[in-house]
Amino acid sequence: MPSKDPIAEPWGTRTPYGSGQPWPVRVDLHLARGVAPHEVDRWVPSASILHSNGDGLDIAVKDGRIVGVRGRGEDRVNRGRLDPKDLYGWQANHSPDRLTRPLVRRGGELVETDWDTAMDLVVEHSGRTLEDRGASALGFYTSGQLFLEEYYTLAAIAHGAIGTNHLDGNTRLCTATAASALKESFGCDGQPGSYEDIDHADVIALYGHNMAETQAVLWSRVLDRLAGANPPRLLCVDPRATPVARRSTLHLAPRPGTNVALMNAILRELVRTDRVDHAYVEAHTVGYEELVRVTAAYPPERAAAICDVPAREISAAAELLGGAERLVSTVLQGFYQSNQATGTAVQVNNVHLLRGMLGRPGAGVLQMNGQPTAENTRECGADGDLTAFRNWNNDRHVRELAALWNLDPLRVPHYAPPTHAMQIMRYVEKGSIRFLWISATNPAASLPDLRRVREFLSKEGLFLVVQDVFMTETAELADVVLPAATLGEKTGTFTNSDRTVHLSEKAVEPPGEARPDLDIFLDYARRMGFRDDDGRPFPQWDDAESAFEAWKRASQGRPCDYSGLSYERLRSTGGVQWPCNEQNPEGTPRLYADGRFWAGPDECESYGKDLVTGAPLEEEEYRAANPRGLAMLKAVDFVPPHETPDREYPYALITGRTLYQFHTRTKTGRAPELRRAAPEVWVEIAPSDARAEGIGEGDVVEVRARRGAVRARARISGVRPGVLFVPFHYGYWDVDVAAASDGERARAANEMTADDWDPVSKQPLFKTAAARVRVLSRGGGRPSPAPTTTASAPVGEAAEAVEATRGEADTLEQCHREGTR
Ligand SMILES: Nc1nc2c(c(=O)[nH]1)N[C@H]1C(S)=C(S)[C@@H](COP(=O)(O)OP(=O)(O)OC[C@H]3O[C@@H](n4cnc5c(=O)[nH]c(N)nc54)[C@H](O)[C@@H]3O)O[C@H]1N2
Ligand SMILES: Nc1nc2c(c(=O)[nH]1)N[C@H]1C(S)=C(S)[C@@H](COP(=O)(O)OP(=O)(O)OC[C@H]3O[C@@H](n4cnc5c(=O)[nH]c(N)nc54)[C@H](O)[C@@H]3O)O[C@H]1N2
Ligand SMILES: [Mo]
Repeated sequence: MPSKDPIAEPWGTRTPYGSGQPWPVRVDLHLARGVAPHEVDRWVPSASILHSNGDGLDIAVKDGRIVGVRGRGEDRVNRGRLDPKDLYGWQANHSPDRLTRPLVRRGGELVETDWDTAMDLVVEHSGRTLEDRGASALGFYTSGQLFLEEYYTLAAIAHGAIGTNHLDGNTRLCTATAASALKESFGCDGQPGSYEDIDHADVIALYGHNMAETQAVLWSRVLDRLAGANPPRLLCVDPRATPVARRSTLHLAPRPGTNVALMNAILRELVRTDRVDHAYVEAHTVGYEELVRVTAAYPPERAAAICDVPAREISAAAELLGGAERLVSTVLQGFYQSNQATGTAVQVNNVHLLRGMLGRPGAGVLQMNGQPTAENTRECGADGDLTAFRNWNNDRHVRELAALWNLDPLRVPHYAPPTHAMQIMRYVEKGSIRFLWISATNPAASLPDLRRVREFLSKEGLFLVVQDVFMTETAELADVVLPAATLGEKTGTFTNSDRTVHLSEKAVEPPGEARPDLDIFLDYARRMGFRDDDGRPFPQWDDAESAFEAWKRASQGRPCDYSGLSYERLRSTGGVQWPCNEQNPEGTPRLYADGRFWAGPDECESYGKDLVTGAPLEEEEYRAANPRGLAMLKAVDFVPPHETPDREYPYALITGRTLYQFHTRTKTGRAPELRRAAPEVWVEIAPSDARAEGIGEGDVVEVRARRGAVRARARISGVRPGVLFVPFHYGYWDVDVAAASDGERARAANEMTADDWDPVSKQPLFKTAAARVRVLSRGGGRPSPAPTTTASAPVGEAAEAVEATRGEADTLEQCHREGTR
């Protein structure tokens, strides 16, 4: 049974199942008011786009409009379930404030124009910049929310036709660490595990991953296992009492930024108690002695002092992991966006390698993705890597790519690793990048240190193109705004966290003159007159399906091999896991089942990096250390975060998500049910800290870090003492900035975060800052607008206060919005 109120019961009703059994089907559906299922004209296959889970769904179409969605019962990923964001988020497609015509800046104002005028301007500026200053003056910053075909086309244009090294995705903020941890351990990107491992596991460990809120359907799978026979035991590592923590056998709440010390102690205990699969380690890995040597210095008591977690809990965690017969681990932003991101994520891989827990049912590591199509950004090489996990530092890989594109290898930049997003932004700031094209991402809300971001994106001398569905904080700063079509309005493929490829078909026409991103990129290429070495128009494809066919050739023989797939095949079978090729015609549930890795010096995606400094290793060093291409056990010592709490800023500040909103809310903020469920920014504080600061539930407080501040109502929650949590969803597109802020922008969490990143993956540290907090005004009995079903649930007296005001929900949203102004 689907749940009656997906906002109140986001995980729906339970369909319990036992270990090794298939996950039962439960089909969730939401249709616009007044539309009955039999009145739907067509159901068009697609998948969810407001997270990386890849839940299969059908879009309901009536009279040429989207009127709802239904989970696909036969889909391997979700077996029919959908989360609240997917059930309601599609309404944003119909929002009256969609961008429907191109805009250009005239006399300081953005004014509507036609496509020819807008594209001519883009072509003129990029063409002139290319001629006058060379390819390195052009940069492209894209997304984890477009389709595979769109990324592959953009990669071909940037790396091939233009020859700039400056192409990256917002995946840099998201899953760059997943990619780099996989490269460091296995030589190549690519998710080893499968969601089906959840069905078999006896222990599931979630590291910095609030799965209940960020992959709600996968969490339903876990809840159903917990409700069935032989339930798994859960380990949660998170400084907040998330819904995951509440259901865990063991919850460790470390000081933010201390993950490496914790993981090293766990590894040390595994070695000390000989929970090591020596045969596996011997046959399939290098680096064991070094790992033992480094982790030996982290007895639980030492880690306990660093992490402020009781030593016996650390030992208990090692015992839980060490006793597992089928271990699944998932890792996300609590590791990826925290201090020593790659170093920590690699230690989770190490647990699996030590214990031989890879490549069989129930034994899998999931270095999770976040965005729906982040996997494709990485595969296609639109993420600061080369297409199909090729190694920029391997001349043969570069020659292969150039041959695919029929371009001279010298045109494909490979003098240095492709530029990462944070460096692209520095070049913009310094003025060496003069033309920047941003697609499907909103950096003026999502990058750290926003005051600075706003400054350099509005800089004199920068020509800024923004391609979006809505007028965002970023689009406001553009010279040209290109209106894009989005899910349901265009066709393409995308791949989720466990390598499942879905085809998403066009269901309805985009509004006004909005166009699919693929059409925009190809139109640009044609107008620029890009040619391959035989004088044919480049890229050599001209629609989604021909782009997919070209991609199949690019991926053939690489780990992410799509050569056995086609649109036809995806239409008839639904989701398939890559690699899908001649050898694996049905797709591949798990990588490395045969204990072979893509780590040979000639095939690996990267020669690896030093885990402390991030310094890239040379081919010779890699060959010497790993001549046979085995998995690598890489060790790292704990190094404290750059910014830690002190007298002036006594709290550790972390930022993240809530179940009901997606990122900068351009879609979820336009769906009434979701908007109501989490209408306004809040800050979470522990009861003991609230008492010490004299803060009551609902009080309006100012959280201030070195770079900026946020004003929000306090929620007294189960966050670790000494830590403040602020959701990063709330920017400025739906508030009157001048009225809201007395001159200071103080709503977006990223006013406070630092322009600092992991040295290995270059992922920004959204979860490591220091802040202070003070009361601005009393809440007057009104609680904070934070959801009560999630990690932000009130505790103690706050819970009673919130309970007492229930039923006033409709008026609350407004009060809160006014309250924080
Ligand atoms: N509802 C919803 N779902 C989403 C998204 C969304 O915006 N909304 N976005 C999608 C995307 S793109 C992503 S990347 C994923 C992100 O999914 P998650 O990573 O699950 O989400 P976050 O809230 O960013 O962070 C997870 C947890 O990290 C914890 N944490 C913070 N600092 C530390 C630390 O130092 N150590 C440890 N161990 N934990 C720490 C936080 O308390 C938080 O609960 O979600 C995806 N799904
Ligand atoms: N403080 C803090 N900051 C964070 C994080 C955090 O945890 N804390 N998390 C980081 C992470 S993991 C992520 S993924 C980023 C997300 O950061 P962003 O990518 O900036 O966030 P979104 O709101 O998803 O922006 C996507 C944009 O693409 C548009 N869009 C949607 N679909 C389409 C389409 O089909 N075509 C086009 N052209 N446009 C489209 C949307 O309207 C929206 O403006 O934020 C990062 N920033
Ligand atoms: Mo993300």
